[in-house]
Amino acid sequence: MKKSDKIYVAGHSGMVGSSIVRRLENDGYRNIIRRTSKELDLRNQSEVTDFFQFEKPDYVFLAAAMVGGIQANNTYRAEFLFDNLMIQNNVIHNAYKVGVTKLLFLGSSCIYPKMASQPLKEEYLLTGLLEPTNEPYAIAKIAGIKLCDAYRSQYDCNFISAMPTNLYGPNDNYDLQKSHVLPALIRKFVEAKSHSENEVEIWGSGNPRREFMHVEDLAEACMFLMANYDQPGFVNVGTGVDVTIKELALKIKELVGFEGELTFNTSKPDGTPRKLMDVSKIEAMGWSHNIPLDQGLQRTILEYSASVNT
Ligand code: GFB
Repeated sequence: MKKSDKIYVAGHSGMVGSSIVRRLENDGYRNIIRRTSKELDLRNQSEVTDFFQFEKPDYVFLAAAMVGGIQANNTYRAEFLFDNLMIQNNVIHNAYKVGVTKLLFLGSSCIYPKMASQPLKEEYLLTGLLEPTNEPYAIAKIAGIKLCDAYRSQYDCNFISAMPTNLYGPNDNYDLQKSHVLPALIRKFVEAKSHSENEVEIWGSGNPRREFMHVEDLAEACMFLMANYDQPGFVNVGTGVDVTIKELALKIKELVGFEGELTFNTSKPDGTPRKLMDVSKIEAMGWSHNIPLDQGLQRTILEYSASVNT
């Protein structure tokens, strides 16, 4: 990518897209295209066609998606499937139509079978049944990977895919019904401390294991893959380290300085028992993450606390 190339970041206001934009700006890219969802509904085929014909971007980071935590995935099953399919179909197809030089599609570690061996290697895709709570989202993301590969094999498009692990960082969603576990727990512990409550509720058993990566690490991996990866198939992006939800809760409790108890609400789903990425493919190419979980958590708690105190 040259500094003057026209780069479209789809989903620039979300946690992932905004992190990619910050990274591009810091690296001196001068021609970044962005549209809010009000300006451009990526689910609308004719709007997306007109936009691509008008802008003709050189590069596309496809970070636009309907996303959420376990409860949002399980509740809005129709939108998680339909909206995500429409967004990625429109963007990928029109990138092909206008001859985009390279496109990076972003998915998620939930594409893997629920009971896949750990750590998750890229070749485990489509070797078993998916986790039911996020099957619609996972099906959409699998379709996106296959669409990129199909346009590559049939039309020679340089479309690649990256599958990040569970992410956190600036611009995350802190809505307790829709968010992922990490921002939800930060909010719950910060509020419990400030209201002098005695306990914080953790959904599920606390036993599932998850791998958490700071979104700045993902943005850096996206830049790395744009520069260095031109193959079919996708690349896992993660830290290679996981913790149980209980361990995560205890870390956040300590960093926040909450002194009460944890309770576990087992009427809420656990979801996949474990999702640990095998990151040997990207590491062999020369990239690995930088921000350890404890450091990322500390930063994120400070940022969240500052945002609610202003
Ligand atoms: O992060 P999370 O919502 O999604 O939940 P997934 C991870 C684990 O944390 C589950 C537990 O076992 C939850 O039950 N948990 C505990 C909580 N307390 C809370 C809480 O207050 N809020 C939330 N949200 N969870 C999502 C997928 O799966 O991960 C998506 O649904 C996507 O499709 C995303 O792949 C990365 O890690 O289970």
